[in-house]
Amino acid sequence: MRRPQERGRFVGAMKFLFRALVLVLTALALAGCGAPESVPPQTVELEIADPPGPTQRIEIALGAEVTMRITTPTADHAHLHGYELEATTEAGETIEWVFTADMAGSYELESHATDTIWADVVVS
Ligand SMILES: [Cu+2]
Repeated sequence: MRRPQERGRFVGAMKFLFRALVLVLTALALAGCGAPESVPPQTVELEIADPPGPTQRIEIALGAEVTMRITTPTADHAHLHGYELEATTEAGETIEWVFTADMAGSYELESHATDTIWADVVVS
């Protein structure tokens, strides 16, 4: 038979172990349910020609952290449909968007100055 003092220590130790287990399980659940960390980040560099060439196809992995840089030969207004990213550009200037590709689909990257579709951005 354990003495009351020992039993108190035993119960205290079990409470500590239980709390530690809860912490570990919570950490595992958070790690498992977070953003898919296996998707590597992607950088896209687009240098628009004057006049612009044919529509490009840009493939992006779903879940990737994307850095998209666009350089336009003339002042323009770039718009990535769906993700609703817009920016005004100056001639020869590079704009940069950083976003998470969290919506699958095909999205037009468009010039609002010339209505040219520079690229179809395909997220899958
Ligand atoms: Cu547009």
